[in-house]
Amino acid sequence: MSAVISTPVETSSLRHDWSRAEVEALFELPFTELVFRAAGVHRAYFDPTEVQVSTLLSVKTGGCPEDCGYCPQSSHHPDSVAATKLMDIDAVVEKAKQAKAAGASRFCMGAAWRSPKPRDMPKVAEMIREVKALGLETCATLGMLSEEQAKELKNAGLDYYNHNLDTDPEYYDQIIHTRTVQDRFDTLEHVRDAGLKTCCGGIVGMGETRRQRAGLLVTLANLPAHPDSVPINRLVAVKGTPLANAPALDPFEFVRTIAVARILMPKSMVRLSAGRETMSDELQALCFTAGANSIFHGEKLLTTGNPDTEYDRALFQRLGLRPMSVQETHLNDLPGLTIVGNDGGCGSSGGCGCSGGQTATLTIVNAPAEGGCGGGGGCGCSSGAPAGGVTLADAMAQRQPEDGCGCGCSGC
Ligand code: SAM
Ligand code: DTB
Ligand code: SF4
Repeated sequence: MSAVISTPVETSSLRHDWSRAEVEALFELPFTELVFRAAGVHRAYFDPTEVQVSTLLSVKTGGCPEDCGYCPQSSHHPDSVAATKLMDIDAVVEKAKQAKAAGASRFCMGAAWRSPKPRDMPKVAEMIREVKALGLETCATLGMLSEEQAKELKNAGLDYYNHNLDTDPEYYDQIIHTRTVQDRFDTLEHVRDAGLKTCCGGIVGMGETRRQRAGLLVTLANLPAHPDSVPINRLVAVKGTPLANAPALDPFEFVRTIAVARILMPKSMVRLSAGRETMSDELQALCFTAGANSIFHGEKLLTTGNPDTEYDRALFQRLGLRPMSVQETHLNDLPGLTIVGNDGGCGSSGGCGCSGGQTATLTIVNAPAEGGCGGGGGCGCSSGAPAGGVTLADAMAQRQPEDGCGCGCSGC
C-alpha cells in the first residue's frame, strides 16, 4: 500500500494550509479509495441522505462587459445572449414563491454585471428583503462588490454571496482578462467582513490540467475561511464562447474533484452545480456518494438548462435522498450549536426525570442551552454532556431518536 493510502485523512479539524502536492496526491488515489475517504468525511459532518436545494434566477441577463471565456452572457463573444433590464421585484418574488413550493431552501439571484451600479442597489436590496420574508435563504451573485455594497446587501437580509474563483490562479489568465484573481479575493474579503456567508467555487472542464484542478481546490481551502458553499460547475460548453470546443472532462475526474473538495472543506456544502443536465443519473449518484450535498433545482440555471424538477424529484426518490430544510442547512454553524426541546424537556415519554413527557419538537439555536435536555443538566437527566457542545452527529441522533430522548441519559 502506498504511503498516501496508509495515511488517514484528518477529519476532525479544518485546515487552511494544504499544499498543492498533498492535494494532487489525493487526486492520484485509486478512485474507490478516494471516494471511500470522501464519503467518510461527508458522514462525519452531515447526514449523507440530505441534499441542500437552491434555485437560481437570472434577474439581469446578458450584455456583460467582462470577457469570461466560458460565459454566454459576455458581450465580448459572438452569439451572446440578449441583454435584459433588471427584473421587477414582483416578478422575482413570484419566481421565489414557485421555487419554495418546488422544495428549494435557498434562492439565488444572479446578474450579468461586472459590479452593481449605485442606482441598482436599492432595487436589489428590496428584492432580497422580499425573498427573505418568504422564509427562504437568500443568495446573490452580482459581480465585484465594494465593502459598502457588501454591508448594504447584508443589511437587506442577504445570507450568502456567490463569487467564484472559477479556476486555478495559475490558469486564470487563459480564461478571463477583464478582472484579476486579486479582484476576486478582494470581493470575497468584503463579503466575509460584512458578515455574509460565502459561496465560492469554480468550473472544471475548461481545458485545465489535474494540477490546475488541484490548484483551484487548494486555493479555495486555504482562504481565510472555507466557503460555506462550494459550487463545482462542470463547464456548459456554449456555442459562440471561446470554450465552446473545450475537450470533455472524464466523468471520473469530475467525481474526483467533488471528492477532493469534500475532503478539503468538510463542513461546506459542496454543490453539484452547472452541467447536471448532461450528466447520467449514475454519475450524479457517484457525486452524491463522493460528498456532494447541494444542487441547483429548477429547469434553468441562468441562461442554460438544468434537469426538470420532476426528474430530480424522481432521482432523489430512487437514491433515497431528501431536500435539506432551511434549519438543517444551519446545523453546521458550529461552535455554539445547541438543540433544545421546545416543549420544556427532552421530549421523552418519561424516565429521564425532566418535565417533557411529549414528543420532541426540536429547535436548533445558535446559542448555549438554557435548560431542556441539551445535555447541560437542566432537565434533571444524568447526561453530562456540556450544554453548548452538541455535535452534528448528536444533532442528527436527537432529530430522530430511536430509543428515548437521545440525550444519552440512562433512563429513557
Ligand atoms: N456576473 C457575476 C460574476 O461573474 O461574478 C455573477 C454571475 S456569473 C454567470 C456566476 C458564475 O456562473 C461564474 O462565476 C461561473 O462560475 C458560472 N458560469 C458561467 N457560465 C458558465 C458555464 N458556461 N458553465 C459553467 N459555469 C458557468
Ligand atoms: C455557480 O457557481 N454556478 C451558477 C451560480 N453559481 C450563479 C451559475 C451557472 C451558470 C451556467 C451557465 C448559464 O446558465 O448561463
Ligand atoms: Fe459577466 Fe459573470 Fe458572465 Fe463573467 S461570468 S461574463 S462577469 S456574467
